[in-house]
Amino acid sequence: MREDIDPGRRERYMPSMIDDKIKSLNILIAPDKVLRAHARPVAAHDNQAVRELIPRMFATMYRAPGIGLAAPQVGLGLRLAVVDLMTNDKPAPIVMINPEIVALSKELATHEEGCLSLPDQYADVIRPALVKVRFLDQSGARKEIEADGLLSACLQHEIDHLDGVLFVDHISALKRNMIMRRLSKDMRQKREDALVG
Ligand code: GNR
Ligand code: NI
Repeated sequence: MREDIDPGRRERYMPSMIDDKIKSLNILIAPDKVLRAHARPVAAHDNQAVRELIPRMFATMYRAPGIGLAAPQVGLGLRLAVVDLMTNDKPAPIVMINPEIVALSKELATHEEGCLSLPDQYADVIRPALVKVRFLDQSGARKEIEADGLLSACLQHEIDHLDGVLFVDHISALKRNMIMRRLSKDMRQKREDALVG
């Protein structure tokens, strides 16, 4: 069961912290060069912009719905991402500013991944099973998370976005090309459908 993409989830789990007045941001779809760029660290002068951006990133992620969203996915080349796995329907929002991976396990794990920038495309991705990430939270406090399971995959997936890396870069070229072709075909079909109405 891919509960992260269950379309019914939006109504069932939408956290009350996301009110209807918050406007969603536009999610970039691959191929887009912003998704392939290296994002720059958030600096002190970004403070106000980032404060306004965070609720909009959460709203965009929860509505999509997704379990993570990195700033480059909404066209901003900043080292910032939001995550919420909402395990057992319980909101557990994480804001990561300037995240750094400080440790990865030798042990590997496979998870089926999807990406809001590659809608409806999924593949099994092998990554280190455990990760330790250091970052600043929304109030500028230093935080560290050690994760396993889906959270580990998600944190690594989000930090990849900050370096212009997509989950398809971790699979075979054959599968990657299949997904990229299918995505552009799906997107072309969507544009044609929209035109016809
Ligand atoms: O919604 C998402 N699901 C997901 C599933 C497995 C591993 C990573 C993810 S993140 C993804 C949302 C997204 O595109 N984040 O960048
Ligand atoms: Ni993604």
